[in-house]
Amino acid sequence: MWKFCSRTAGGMAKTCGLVRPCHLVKPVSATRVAGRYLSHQRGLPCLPLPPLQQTCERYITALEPIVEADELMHTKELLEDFTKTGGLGERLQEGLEKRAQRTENWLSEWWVRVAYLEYRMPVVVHSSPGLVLPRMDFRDKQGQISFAAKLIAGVLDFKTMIDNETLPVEFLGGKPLCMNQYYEVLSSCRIPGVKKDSVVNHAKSSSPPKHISVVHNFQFFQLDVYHHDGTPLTADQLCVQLEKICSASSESDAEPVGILTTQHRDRWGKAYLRLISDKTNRESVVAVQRSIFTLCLDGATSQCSDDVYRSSAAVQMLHGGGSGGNSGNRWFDKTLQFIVGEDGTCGANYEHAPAEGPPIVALIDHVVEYTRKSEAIQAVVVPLPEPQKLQFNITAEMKEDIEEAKVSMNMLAQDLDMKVMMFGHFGKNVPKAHRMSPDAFIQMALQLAYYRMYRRCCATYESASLRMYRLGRTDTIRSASTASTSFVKAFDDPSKQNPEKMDLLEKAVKAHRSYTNMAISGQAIDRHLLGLKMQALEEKLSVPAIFTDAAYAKALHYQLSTSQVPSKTDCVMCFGPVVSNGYGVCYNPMNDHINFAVSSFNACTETDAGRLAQAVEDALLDMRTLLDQTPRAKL
Ligand code: COA
Ligand code: HC5
Repeated sequence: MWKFCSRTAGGMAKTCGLVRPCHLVKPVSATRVAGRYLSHQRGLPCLPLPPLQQTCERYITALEPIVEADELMHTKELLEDFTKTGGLGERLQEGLEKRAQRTENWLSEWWVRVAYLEYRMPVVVHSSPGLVLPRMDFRDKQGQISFAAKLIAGVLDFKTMIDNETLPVEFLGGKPLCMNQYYEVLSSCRIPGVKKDSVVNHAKSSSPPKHISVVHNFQFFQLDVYHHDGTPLTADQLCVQLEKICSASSESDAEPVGILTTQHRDRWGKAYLRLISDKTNRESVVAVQRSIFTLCLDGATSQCSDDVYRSSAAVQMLHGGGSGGNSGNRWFDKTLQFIVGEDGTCGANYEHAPAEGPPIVALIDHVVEYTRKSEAIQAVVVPLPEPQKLQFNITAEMKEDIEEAKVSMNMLAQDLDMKVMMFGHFGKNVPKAHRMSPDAFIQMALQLAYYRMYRRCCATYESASLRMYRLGRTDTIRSASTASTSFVKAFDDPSKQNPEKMDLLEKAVKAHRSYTNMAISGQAIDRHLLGLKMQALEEKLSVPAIFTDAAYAKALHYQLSTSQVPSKTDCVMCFGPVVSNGYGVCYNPMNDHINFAVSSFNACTETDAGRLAQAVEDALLDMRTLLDQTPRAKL
């Protein structure tokens, strides 16, 4: 149930500096205006704006392990000029302060624009994460359909909590979190534009959608999932409906119109205008966009060993395996797509603009628990309306767009290297027993693994949640620090003894945990720097020199892009690298094991997902050996 935040509007005045009128909170249904959701949201503090000097000092510290001495000198000079009294920095900071006064969150709108809506690479691999559930025990079409039916029922069960505002408030470090993202993931969709995309959320419309979209053999259907009296269809009623969909789409020669959503965003933006210029197509597209979520019933994939299975399941969730596989059996703009294969493969792909991973994972954890406990309830036999097939008229030009999308999707699929590693030797238990933050311990293992492979440190990104603040999204934890560098350099140095290595590990872990605390309390540097840059653009000023500096480009070239996403269910979460010569590393630390998904691009000869995964395993094991062999320092 909702745990009310004790802060009142008066308390909020203290935390935000002003009392915000209700209309600044996103448009909501009548019930929600009066509801618990809003009172919870109103009690949350606003994202703070860090002091200018603090950010500049911390920026220099963060650059130390990743840039050359002369580059650092140069940046210091630029920063001195930027922060001088009456200088550009002060002016921009004042602009940001004003923005913070008049908005609910000075950052979030800019962040969504820059990180997602104006980011033009395909959402597939480059932006949308995948999520793999433990393999289910069905192996045929019937099993696939009846599991998918339970899954739909599970999502609708979760949706009831969203609609009734009975979702439990989440906490981080004892502080309540912003719950807004939960209201953004269902009934919403990204819409391509030629230069910039947008997101529509139909949950907030006066007549919210009552259907989901289902895609099977590249053919889309609208499936109503509520009866006229507002009660949801039961799992066995849904099963009957899914059977109808599968028999109505048993041929697999349909044009894979969904593959268009895998394209570069500008190209898709143009193709989209062509596609929806036809009324039938427009109606079909709108039906998918409005739907509560999309269910992808996938065709069979090739058999493989258990070890390879997890990596290929991750690929199915991330991009679908190319046009000859299931990439056309998707609508990648849809915020939430559940994917169910015939061989027990099950998971999801989500479009990142509206929400971070944790709310999606909470929804999925709920769905999995629901499918496990749900028993077949014999529903009253009632005639159900036929699911509606969504028609598309494909012109020669649109066919060309589809062919072009197939080619680029196949190149991307060929290029992505994905290695899922279930690290089974230990989990959070070991670092906890040594009084260390498990997340920091894992991050240090990543640093050590990378250093062992490349003999250098790289700019490293870890997601930190800003959801302690209203409408908060993320900031960056820069895991490569001076302390981490000293630790990784010493680790394999034969002249160093264990007590010294242990001391360096402890210091590195502490430094990481302290950066994490700084980031989740809105005092990290990256989003503030972005804000200063955006403010300059907003004021039509030229981009300050600190942002055209070589060190800034290096700082943003994240060869390790990482994220911890925990789940109750034993899931594997995955995403692609963010630079051509980098790695994407998503991990889910459980109590006694850790699931990793490591990605890289095959086109880059320097990177190898399998090798990094192996190096991470070795690093974790070697770090445990160090813990075991070194007597704990006296407290
Ligand atoms: N000794 C013993 N135990 C410790 C410890 C120590 N020194 N430090 C931490 N722990 C415990 C914690 O109490 C916690 O216990 P729990 O398992 O009972 O909850 C556990 O170890 C994990 O803590 P830690 O490993 O330090 O990490 P965290 O859970 O605080 O997570 C972040 C760190 C950065 C991942 C988190 O703050 C965050 O921001 N998460 C969101 C990331 C995100 O949004 N990712 C997706 C982006 S789309
Ligand atoms: C289902 C797991 C999703 C994890 C996605 C994630 O961590 O996205 C990051 C979002 C952010 O703002 O930090 C981005 N990243 C994938 C590039 C780390």
